[in-house]
Amino acid sequence: MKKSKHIIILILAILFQQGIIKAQWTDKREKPTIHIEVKFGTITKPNRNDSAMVAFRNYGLGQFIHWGLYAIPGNEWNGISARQGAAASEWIRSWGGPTAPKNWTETYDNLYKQFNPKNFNAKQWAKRSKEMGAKYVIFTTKHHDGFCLWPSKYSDYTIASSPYKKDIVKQVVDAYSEQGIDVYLYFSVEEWNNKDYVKSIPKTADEKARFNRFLEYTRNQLLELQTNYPQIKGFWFDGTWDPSWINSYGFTYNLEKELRNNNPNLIIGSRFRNDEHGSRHFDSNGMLLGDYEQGWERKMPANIDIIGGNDWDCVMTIPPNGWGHIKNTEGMYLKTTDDIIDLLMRSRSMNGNFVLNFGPDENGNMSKYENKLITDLGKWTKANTDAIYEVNHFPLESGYGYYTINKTDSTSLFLTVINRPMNGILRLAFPKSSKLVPLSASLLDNKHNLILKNANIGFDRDKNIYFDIIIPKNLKYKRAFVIKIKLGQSNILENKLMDAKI
Ligand code: FHN
Repeated sequence: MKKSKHIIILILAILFQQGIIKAQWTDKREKPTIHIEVKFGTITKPNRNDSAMVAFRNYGLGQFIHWGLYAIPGNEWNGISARQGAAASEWIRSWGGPTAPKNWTETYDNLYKQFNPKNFNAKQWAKRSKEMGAKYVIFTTKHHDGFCLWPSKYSDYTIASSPYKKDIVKQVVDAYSEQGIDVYLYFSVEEWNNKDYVKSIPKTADEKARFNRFLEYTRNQLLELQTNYPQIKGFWFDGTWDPSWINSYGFTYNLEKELRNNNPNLIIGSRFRNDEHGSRHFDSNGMLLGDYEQGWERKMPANIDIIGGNDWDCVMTIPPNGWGHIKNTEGMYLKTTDDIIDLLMRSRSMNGNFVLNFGPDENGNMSKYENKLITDLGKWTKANTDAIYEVNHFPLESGYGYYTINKTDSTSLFLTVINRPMNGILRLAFPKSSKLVPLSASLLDNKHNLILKNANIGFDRDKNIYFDIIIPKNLKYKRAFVIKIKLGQSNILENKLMDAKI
């Protein structure tokens, strides 16, 4: 490579690392072409294959729960929804602006004196989560406001100081584990009201002392969570974007090692830390930092190539934005069960897990809307289990919906039909070179056989062969439905058509 080109690439790499040029998360990631020395890079092997990671890949659907003091205001101050609901409800403490009451942050920080969720029933949440089809839950132990839902001995700002007193994290961990749902603990590093927290790189002696105390406090809390709740499968980290944390790469590297030593099967996503060059999620050589890519928040990869073979999850809100409880959702678009099915199967078709968020109210109730969604989604996941769990990406696309294929049986293909064709014919295109082609088709939920026939449509010099699945006119489905397609060796005798003279 020419020297000048080399220098330009190096400058671009530095500008990216410094965050001066920003790639869109959804852009295709090009692996850096020059190798950079990285000492604090990835700790685990890429694509771990231990039982914990295998389980992670099979989860399919997860439940996220954002619960904390922000459930009390529920996205509004005295009935006024600041920023018309565009800001996330759990960020209400930081909203400010002309509608914020005086002494708002102080008022917010005292909300713990009111936190007494009289209807909280972790067993009920877990039961409903199972009904929905979730195989793992991510639960907020502590959000950016710093309030701990477990009685941490390293903080006074915890559930133990609230009128409720009891350990909420324990109840959630126990109840979900009992239902066979794996538990991951959400943990925000950033803390808005912690006097030791420093956002920028500590400079003065006082800032350095404070931030060192904060790092030690973070370490203590994480070890405490591991000790208190040994059943947990992993941590879901957040609030790790400030320069102070980014600059602590040596500390975070050792901490990750320590957490993994305590539990070699622990699963941590790519948000926890960065390398010594400030590269987050991926190190400066494009290696994933952690066990799965954790950047798909309220967004979805356009195609599987963008993912580059990494594990990933997509976390999604029901309202456009807002993870904590929202008292009044009037005028907001709430994702429907159909939206969720679409997003779930889109994730699954690209080997990702889909995690749907819920924001219980101050008493521990899910909203009516959330409850209905749980019931409806649960009916769908129950009827279509085989297409959702223990499946892989199938390397063909369909305009009708999403393909998934059974992990262990490469002849069991599923097509989730989102777009039902007007003419009642699903025409599947398979490359002529395919070793396995569709031989039969049936509806997954009731095993009803469907007519499948080879359609030799005679496109000149076509590389595909076509299979038509006939959808009976009287087939009534209110939602997406799944067709199970049995694949096998092709027995089609093809007459070579004359090429068109042009
Ligand atoms: O700031 C948070 C936000 O409140 C919420 O917790 C989401 C969940 O993925 N994460 C952060 C933003 O990335």
